[in-house]
Amino acid sequence: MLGFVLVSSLIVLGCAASTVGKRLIIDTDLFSDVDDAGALLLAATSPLVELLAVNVNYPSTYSALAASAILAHYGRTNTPIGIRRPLTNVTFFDSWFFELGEYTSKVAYHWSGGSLQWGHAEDAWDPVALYRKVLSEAPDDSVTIASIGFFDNLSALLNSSPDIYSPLPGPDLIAAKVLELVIMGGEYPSGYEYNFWGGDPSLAAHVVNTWKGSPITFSGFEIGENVTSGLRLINEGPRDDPVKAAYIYYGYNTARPSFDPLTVLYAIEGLGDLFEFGVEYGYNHVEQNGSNTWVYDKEVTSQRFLRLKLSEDRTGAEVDRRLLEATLSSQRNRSFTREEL
Ligand SMILES: *[C@@H]1O[C@H](CO)[C@@H](O)[C@H](O)[C@H]1NC(C)=O
Ligand SMILES: *[C@@H]1O[C@H](CO)[C@@H](O)[C@H](O)[C@H]1NC(C)=O
Ligand SMILES: *[C@@H]1O[C@H](CO)[C@@H](O)[C@H](O)[C@H]1NC(C)=O
Ligand SMILES: *[C@@H]1O[C@H](CO)[C@@H](O)[C@H](O)[C@H]1NC(C)=O
Ligand SMILES: CC(=O)N[C@H]1CO[C@H](CO)[C@@H](O)[C@@H]1O
Repeated sequence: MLGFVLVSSLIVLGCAASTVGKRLIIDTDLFSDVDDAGALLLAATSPLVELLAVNVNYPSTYSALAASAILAHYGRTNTPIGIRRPLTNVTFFDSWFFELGEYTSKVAYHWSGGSLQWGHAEDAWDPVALYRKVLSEAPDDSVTIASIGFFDNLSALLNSSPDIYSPLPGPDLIAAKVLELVIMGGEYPSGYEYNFWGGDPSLAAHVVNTWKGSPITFSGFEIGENVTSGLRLINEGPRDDPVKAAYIYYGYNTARPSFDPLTVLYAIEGLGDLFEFGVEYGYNHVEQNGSNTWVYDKEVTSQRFLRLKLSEDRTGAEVDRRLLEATLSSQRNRSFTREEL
């Protein structure tokens, strides 16, 4: 009974948080790096965010189950989760450096819960159906999509046809509903970065080169590589926090680059104190092999890339502070809920 009451109170808190704020969808490759988990922690606990959906673009069952476990821990049990098919039971193994550990299956198992119960990744949404449902139900020009992994789901959304959710084909649905697409990927003004080449690079090219109807903001490799974070979460975070555990399993008590947390902070809060635009005209071009180049075309003003406003050290300290504050605020709410009873 206590359990039941607790759960209902959490749902009430979750709803209170979700009646205001930024409508956000996260498309994540929660699998081979832990910064996706840090990004989910920030989004799931932000009072500014209505987290409409999380789509996973890496097809491991454990990625979907870990996303569910993490969202549930922070009270976002109503956020639907999609994952790219066909599913596999593959787990991460660091065969490059033997330095990094696997976290998705462990987080999924130890924190099992939420909309996808342990062993039931097949219950996750088809990501394109989930995009189309959530976009069609949202007010016009209101949804921010943060892409912090590969491009399979977004490419398939672009290719999608009218269905039970919307009479609009993918590109028109995007133009009607999406406020901004924020992409962690590429290097600026040019380079060769993992999120563009590490999956199917032609899909990254498809999304970046053909996306229309909403601005795109790029968060490049260069802004996150030397902004390290995670140590305060590891050292000062609550014992029962799944994202703290993920950072420990993955990096063995070391700080990690902050690509995805930075991207999600921008997606939630805009430029704020941390970011400025490196350029406000031109567009990104992605080659079939995943390399990218900024084209400085003054006629195009719908794309830009980010630069840091502060030093890398100060930015890293801020990301660390935000990760810790995120988990502590969620912990405070849980114990507050318990005391209220
Ligand atoms: C904690 O509760 C406050 C007040 O209801 C709310 O604004 C905030 O979003 C909650 N934080 C989390 C992480 O649930
Ligand atoms: C993953 O493993 C579970 C448990 O052993 C099994 O039931 C399931 O069919 C497997 N899924 C896939 C996609 O291989
Ligand atoms: C990050 O720091 C390393 C070591 O100082 C340096 O070689 C590298 O160029 C830096 N990366 C970026 C993107 O500035
Ligand atoms: C990718 O393709 C472009 C255009 O063909 C070429 O200029 C570039 O060198 C290639 N990059 C890599 C890393 O292979
Ligand atoms: C459900 C699903 O996996 N949808 C698509 C995701 O992206 C890949 C690659 O474009 C498609 O093949 C899938 O159909």
